Amino acid sequence: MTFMSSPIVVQLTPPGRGAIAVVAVDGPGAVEILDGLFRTHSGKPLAQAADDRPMAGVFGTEPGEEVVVRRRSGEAVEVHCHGGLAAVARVRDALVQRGCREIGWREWVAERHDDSITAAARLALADARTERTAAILLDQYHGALRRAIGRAGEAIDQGDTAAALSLTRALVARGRLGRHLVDPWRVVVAGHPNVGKSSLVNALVGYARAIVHPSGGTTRDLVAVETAVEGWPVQLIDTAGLREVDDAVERAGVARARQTATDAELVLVVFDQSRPWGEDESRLWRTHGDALVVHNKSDLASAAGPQRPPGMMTSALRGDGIEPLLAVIAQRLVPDAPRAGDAVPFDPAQMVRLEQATEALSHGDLATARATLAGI
Ligand SMILES: Nc1nc2c(ncn2[C@@H]2O[C@H](COP(=O)(O)OP(=O)(O)OP(=O)(O)O)[C@@H](O)[C@H]2O)c(=O)[nH]1
Ligand SMILES: [Mg+2]
Repeated sequence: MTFMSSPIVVQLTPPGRGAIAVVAVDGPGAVEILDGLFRTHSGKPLAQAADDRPMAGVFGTEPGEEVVVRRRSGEAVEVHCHGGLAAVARVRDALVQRGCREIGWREWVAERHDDSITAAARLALADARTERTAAILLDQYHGALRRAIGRAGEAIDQGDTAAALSLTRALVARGRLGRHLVDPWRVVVAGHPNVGKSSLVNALVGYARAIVHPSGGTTRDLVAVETAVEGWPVQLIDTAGLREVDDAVERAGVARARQTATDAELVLVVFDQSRPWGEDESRLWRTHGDALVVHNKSDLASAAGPQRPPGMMTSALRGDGIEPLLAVIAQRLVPDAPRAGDAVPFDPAQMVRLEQATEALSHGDLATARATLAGI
């Protein structure tokens, strides 16, 4: 807890309409300010209320807002008011007029944690998209990363550069996963027109979302769908079929598809195995060196002709091969999943410092490494 000159006021419930909103007031003079604005039905002032006892009453001038106020401890008070936008604004504005300083909930969380990692984990938890990523963030909230950094610091203090280096390197490697605990991995589905890219995205997500059509050129631009693959948050990006086109809109879509494939963490390059493998297919395959190859339409007879490169066989239409494909996608995104309690850096600022500390250690600069780690 930091010392504040004037009490802060912060809305703890999410912005927007709700049944009940909670506004917290905290800091020297908070109870006195509330007693100037709030009349309990019992007539007893808040200053005489027991901690945590909810007190119903009226807030503000006539007709006033019906609210419940709870004194948490000392000068910390919660006002539970109607969740409409006007009611919350009225409570907040009256408190600001009486000298409270309004802050956002992120700042409020940060002020309540002495440890920067705990505060960052608490904030990241609010943005976690899956239970699996939330569990990893919760481990960091409970100190996994802080302890790992502590071990690296001890190794430095003992002059064991090799041990410190291996610890910081392991953390930097973990950061590749850590940055996706909040931001999803981007997986682009690319391929020639009509091979079944949109159908495959639908099958992977499990419901019809992208538009599918028997003629090529159906998807003219990027369509992103958020999903989870084995508990990892993934944004699946369906693209316009990669081909030479005259239509300006579609050409722009194809260009964007190419750029997105370059930025993505993983590309699925989809082929239609019922059509012969030709020069165009070879060229597309070669341009996506690291891509995961999918041969779709496995329910249809295979086309004769040159041998195709190895890949996953799927029928987006029937759902065949979709589960194995999801397993391979998860394996490609997270080849080495952390165990419960493992340290995982998850914030860009942590990663910058860990990389700087690793760099310093690799030059034998123990003092810089120590100071950099201490800054996390
Ligand atoms: N038999 C069969 N047909 C499929 C399969 N997957 C997709 N199709 C059909 O192939 C056609 C094209 O499918 P889309 O998913 O629109 O193909 P696309 O690659 O997204 O096409 P564009 O957006 O035009 O590039 C549709 O008629 C689908 O029903 C499959 O696994 N088997
Ligand atoms: Mg499509």
